[in-house]
Amino acid sequence: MTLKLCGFSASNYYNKIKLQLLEKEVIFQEELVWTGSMEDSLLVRSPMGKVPFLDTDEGPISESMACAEYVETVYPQNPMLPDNAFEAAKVRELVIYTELHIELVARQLYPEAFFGGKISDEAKEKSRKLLLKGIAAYAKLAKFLPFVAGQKFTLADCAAIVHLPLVASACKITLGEDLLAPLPVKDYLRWMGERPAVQRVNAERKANTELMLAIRASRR
Ligand SMILES: N[C@@H](CCC(=O)N[C@@H](CS)C(=O)NCC(=O)O)C(=O)O
Repeated sequence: MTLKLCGFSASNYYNKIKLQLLEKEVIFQEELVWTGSMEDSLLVRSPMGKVPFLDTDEGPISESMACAEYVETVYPQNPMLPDNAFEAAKVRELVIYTELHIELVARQLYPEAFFGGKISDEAKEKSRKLLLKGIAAYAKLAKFLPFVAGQKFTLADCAAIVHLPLVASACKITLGEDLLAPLPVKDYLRWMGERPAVQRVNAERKANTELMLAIRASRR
């Protein structure tokens, strides 16, 4: 069976794995799965009802980091984790900082930034403080030389390319400032945007985002 990536292309976590698969030149299929239903048919494949998840010969795998590790082990070509244990841990560390200390914090701002919701000033201030802390910590680890972890494209780039633009937009829209501005994120993303895999992910993200917003609007 061909490996199947399940979810939708507007999702940044889905796109982290899609980018990894494309950069590694792994042959895979995509299955469009929306979230929000909490139906048994989804929960049996992804118990939290989240995307992405993988459909493999042996069964489903949820949580993007578990998916990414599986892909690295089963498809060793064009590795996204260094052979050296310390260097590999530093890449994993960067992915965790990107997601746990930056993206998940910024996610609290998404309802107002992207979905027409409203967040209290207190909630915004709390997110802002946590983001400043997370971004300062990430700045100590990220190298941008020219890739996030150094001289090779790694999983840390897959995470940065999909998460940092969302974080920057959410900050600008809701807080009126781009908290990532002290980092060379803009130049980095412009340069990463020249990669064919990144171009495909971005084009399919835009198309799927339009579809997702149209479906939401039709339900109102
Ligand atoms: N920790 C998860 C996060 C995935 C995630 O939050 N996915 C979002 C889409 S970007 C989702 O499925 N949201 C639906 C929900 O939380 O019910 C992972 O790394 O896979």
